[in-house]
Amino acid sequence: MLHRRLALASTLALSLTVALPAVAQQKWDLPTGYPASNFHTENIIQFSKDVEKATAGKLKITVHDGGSLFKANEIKRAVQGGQAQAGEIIISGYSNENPVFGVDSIPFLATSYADAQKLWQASRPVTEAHLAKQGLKVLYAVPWPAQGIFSAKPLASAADLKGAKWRAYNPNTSRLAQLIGAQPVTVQAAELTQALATGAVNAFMTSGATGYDAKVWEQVKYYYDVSAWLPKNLVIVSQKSFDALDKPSQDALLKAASDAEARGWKISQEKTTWYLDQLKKNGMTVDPGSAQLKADLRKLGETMIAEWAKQAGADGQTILDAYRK
Ligand code: PCA
Repeated sequence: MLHRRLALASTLALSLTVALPAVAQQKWDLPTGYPASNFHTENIIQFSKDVEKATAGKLKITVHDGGSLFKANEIKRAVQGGQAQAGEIIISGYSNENPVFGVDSIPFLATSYADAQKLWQASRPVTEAHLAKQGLKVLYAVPWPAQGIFSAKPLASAADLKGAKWRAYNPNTSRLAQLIGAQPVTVQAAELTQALATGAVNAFMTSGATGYDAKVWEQVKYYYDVSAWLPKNLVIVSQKSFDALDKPSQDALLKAASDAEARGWKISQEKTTWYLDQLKKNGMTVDPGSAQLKADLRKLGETMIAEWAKQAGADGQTILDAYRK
């Protein structure tokens, strides 16, 4: 009996030692919808290098840029479904699932980096709780530069956008199009250049970063730097994949994520002017926007904040109270 137990114990010990190297290295895929040259993508690459180094190669994250593995709008579902362990998403793209996810894309609620940071701190717990219910864990968040209006023709007021073919990238930008009297067409950033070339769209709001990535100056000559909101990308991981890591790897991952968050906010802010300079260099008119245009947008922003507060209910109130404190 004792002999058999010993034999069993040694078989177990043997299978454990044999099994260990197999679980010791984890390989993850991290799809993103944005191009290699984009500052978010560069930051993710740095993050993946930091993780590999800090875990001595035990966790290797392969970054797939430009929607090459999954299109931008498919990434969240892929991570939820386990087809990818991690991924980058624009959280406001999912405000139809939960209005809380759209709080960073309401015109003129938070328009500076300081306010965007405050809004993130106010909305982070609720955002994380809702994502956790979907089996997702937030690694870090980084904002895009402030959103302005790109237009093929000059704009004196919001009325000049009536009937425009308006490119949207989330439900809030679609709603804004409706309020403006434009026709919303959802187009992911990776398809923006083509949508412009074919004339599918002729006006939209985004950052100088995406204007630069998509080389929009071929078709679009005007940029109105109204700084309406700073939407955020989140790098997420499935809780299941996270739990499969050993404790030192989890700690290394979270440390690299918190570094990436700090670095990303800094680079986003630092590159804002550089992006606008590139638009100018390529022949675009970069203008702060007329008082009328800004007043019109502010009014639409007020409508959208009221609509959002109603939809987001108690969660929304919690966020707004924490933000305005
Ligand atoms: N670029 C992304 C989202 C916001 C931004 O600045 C895009 O246009 O799709």
